[in-house]
Amino acid sequence: MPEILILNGPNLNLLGKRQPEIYGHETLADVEAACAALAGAAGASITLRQSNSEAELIGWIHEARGTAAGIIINPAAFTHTSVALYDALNTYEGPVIEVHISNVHKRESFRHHSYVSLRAEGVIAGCGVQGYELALARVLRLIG
Ligand code: DHK
Repeated sequence: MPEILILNGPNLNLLGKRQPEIYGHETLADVEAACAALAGAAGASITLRQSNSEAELIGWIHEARGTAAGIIINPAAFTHTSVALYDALNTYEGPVIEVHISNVHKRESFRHHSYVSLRAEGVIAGCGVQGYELALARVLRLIG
């Protein structure tokens, strides 16, 4: 059964509590349940992880090499700063879809640039937490 890794960067552990006017009221547990149901219906599985540490996220990307069928990543603030995360994703062979809950292009200009977009097959922004399900549907399509 193909496994899709869903990675989340800093401060997303507080999803649902943190600036709900921007990020909404749903939690990462809600995202995990919705994505697990969608993946299960397609004969796949998901593993959802979150870290506030760049190093931990990089380690999980390395572990995904040769094991995960695809990666969905919301790098959060590391989107805009991390060449290291970009380099790590370039060591991974499968499809990568980047997710942003908010529409980063409608926000401060420092959020308009993404290092991860240089690697991602697709980018979803501004669709709220539904963006994770949209990204999962895309990964499922890409892996056939
Ligand atoms: C989440 C964050 O934490 C921000 O640092 C990004 C992203 C946007 C989101 O919309 O999911 O700039």
